[in-house]
Formats: sequence, structure tokens, C-alpha cells
Amino acid sequence: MTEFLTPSPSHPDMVQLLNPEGERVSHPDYEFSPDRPEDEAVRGFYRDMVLTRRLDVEATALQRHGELGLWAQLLGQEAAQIGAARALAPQDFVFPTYREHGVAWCRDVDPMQLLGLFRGTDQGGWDPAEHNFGLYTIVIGAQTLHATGYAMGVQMDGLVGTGDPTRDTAVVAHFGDGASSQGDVNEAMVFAATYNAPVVFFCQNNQWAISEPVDQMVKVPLYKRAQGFGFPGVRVDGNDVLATYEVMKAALKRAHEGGGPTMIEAFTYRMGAHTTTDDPTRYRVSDEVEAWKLKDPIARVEAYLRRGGGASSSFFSKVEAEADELGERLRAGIHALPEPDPVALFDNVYSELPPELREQRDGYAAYHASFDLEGASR
Ligand SMILES: Cc1ncc(C[n+]2csc(CCOP(=O)(O)OP(=O)(O)O)c2C)c(N)n1
Repeated sequence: MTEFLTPSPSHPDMVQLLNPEGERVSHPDYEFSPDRPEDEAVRGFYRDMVLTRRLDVEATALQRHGELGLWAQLLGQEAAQIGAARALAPQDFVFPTYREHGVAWCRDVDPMQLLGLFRGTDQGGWDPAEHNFGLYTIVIGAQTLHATGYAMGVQMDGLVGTGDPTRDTAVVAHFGDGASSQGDVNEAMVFAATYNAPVVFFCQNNQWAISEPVDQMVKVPLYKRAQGFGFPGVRVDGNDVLATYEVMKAALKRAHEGGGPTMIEAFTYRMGAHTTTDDPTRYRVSDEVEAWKLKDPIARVEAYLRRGGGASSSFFSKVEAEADELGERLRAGIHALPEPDPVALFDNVYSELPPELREQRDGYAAYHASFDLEGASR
């Protein structure tokens, strides 16, 4: 890969506040200043990341046992997501892609609802208005347009630049490095820039769009794209939860105050497969994965807390016990979910199904019923 796509940890263009060894480092423009005592905030981040990883590991195992149709792992991207989500104000609204399990966690979406979606028992079971968290989007990049439109609406409702921190509202669009090649993303950025919309474009550059490496798609660093649209772009170490939190906080503040859009490129790595249907050993070398393991987002926070005495060993055991409980809850909960109804695919799209789709639905229902008949006649 070319140098500009693989910044060194000390690269001035990449904001980092906690290095892979778990040591605090300084940056001229960003300082870690959480809204709680520092150690308490870091312990909170650690807990969020460990529980999110456990959800991911359990869901992956459940898919392997045939309990889920598919799972999109977030392994390695916990810091990018938790840092970004914990910086949000309650009234901010998030438009996710399909891998934002850490953001869902921070927005209080019950993990069982994520499992229901990937099991096919519902088509996105949470109420976006209740959580200020949209439904997962599989069509890559589509949600960036929704986010920009929503942000323009927020602006028209007078919820930007009021000076009231409980009212000023920002909107976040999550997307990946691959999605940045989509027309939708570029259109969303043009509109956001021209209307000065309060939107943060949060790109998790996890280096791969399924089997396509980022340097096959991108000829300038992603964060520099923003400049072309006329708003700031920042690259942050996406495996550093402290830095991600601060960079996101600054971008949200700018949006709240009426400063307009920002693009954040969280430089991270997808340590697992694209989804459970993918085999990454066919297109990437294990050396790369091993190198990124040394930058594990959770290990560096643990090292920091242990070294500096920010957490006792009983804290770590408590979080581990909580993760075990979560695992048990998910494994038990999956059996309580109903069998997916394949024909439900046609529900909730039109209030009245057009004749052509009704025909398709009936044909599909008859096809499924034929299996039951075969079974019965055996
Ligand atoms: C419009 C559209 N084109 C193609 C696909 C197939 N597809 C699914 S995921 C993906 C790659 C996405 O990569 P990236 O944006 O980097 O996100 P990541 O999965 O790495 O988080 C593609 C091409 C799709 N879902 N939607």
C-alpha cells in the first residue's frame, strides 16, 4: 500500500491520544476531556467495548449454529463505534449501515433486536424515533442521503445554533471506505456542503470493501475528500477510543453550532470476515491481520487502566461476568424468537400490495408450502 494510505502512528495527520501500548500521547488540537472524571469515562468505554465484542462473538457463533441467517462482524472496530456513539447528545440522530452494533448498544437498542434482524424474524425491530437510531441499511451508502435530508430538516426546524445544548441537534451518517465510491455518498456531501447541514460523515475505513482493498478504490486519503466538497475532514486513529470520542465531539459541536458538515475517517481494521458468508483468507494475508492485532482497541485501554491504576482487578472481573451474562441472555433469547416467516418479506412495504407483488407473494408462499407437502408425503 502507498504511504499516504498507511499512516504511521505518529503521523501528524492522524489524531491519536492513546497509543497501542496503552500510553497517553498528546495532540496539538485535541485533548481528552470527558464529561465525567477521566478514569470513570475510560472504564465506561472499556465496558462498552467488551460487551459489544461479546455480542459480536456470540452472534457469530449463533450464525455458525444455524440460528442466524447471517452476521456482519464488527471485530476490531469497537473503539471507532463506541467513541463516536458516546460523544452523541441524546437528541442527535444516527443513520447506521449494517455493522454498527456498538453504536446500537450505546443507543440502547436491545441486542436481541439485532439478532432478530439477522435471523429474519423481523425486518429491523427497533423504533428509530425511540432510539434516535435509524434501521440498518444494506444498500451501501444510501443512508448518507437520508442523513443529509434529515439534517436539512433539523435545520429548517430551527434546531441548530440555538445555543441550547439540549436542543441543538446533529445527524451522523455511518459508512465504510467502499461506500465512499458510491454516487449517493458524494451527492449527500454536495448537498450537506451547499446547505451547511448539521451532519457528520463518519467513515470507518476498515481497509477492505469485502475483498477489495482500500488502495484499489481510493487515490487520495479518504479524509481529504471533504476538502473537495468544502468542509473539514479529519483522520482519527479508529482503534483509539479516546481520540475517536474527542474528534467526534468536536465535529458534533461544529454541527450543533451551525458550522455545517465534517467528515471523519476512522482509520481502523476489520479483524474478522466481511460477514459470516465470507472467507477473508482467500484475499488477504495473515501477516496483515497479525499486525493489526497488536493495535487491538480493547487491549490498549486495558493496558492503560491497569498500568495507571485506573481500574482494579475486581472491575475487570465484573465486566467479564457481565459479558458472560450477556452471552447467556443471547443464547437463551435466540430460542425464544419465532421461526422466520419467509413470506413476511412482502409485508410492511405497501399498505396495499400491488397485484404484481401479490402474485409474487402467492407464488413464493406456494413454493414454500410445497416443501411441507413433500415432507408430509414421505
Ligand atoms: C449499492 C450496493 N452495491 C453493492 C452492494 C454489495 N456490498 C455489500 S457490502 C459491500 C462492501 C462495503 O464495503 P465498505 O463500504 O468498506 O463497508 P464494510 O463492509 O467494510 O464495513 C458491497 C459492495 C450493496 N450492498 N449495495
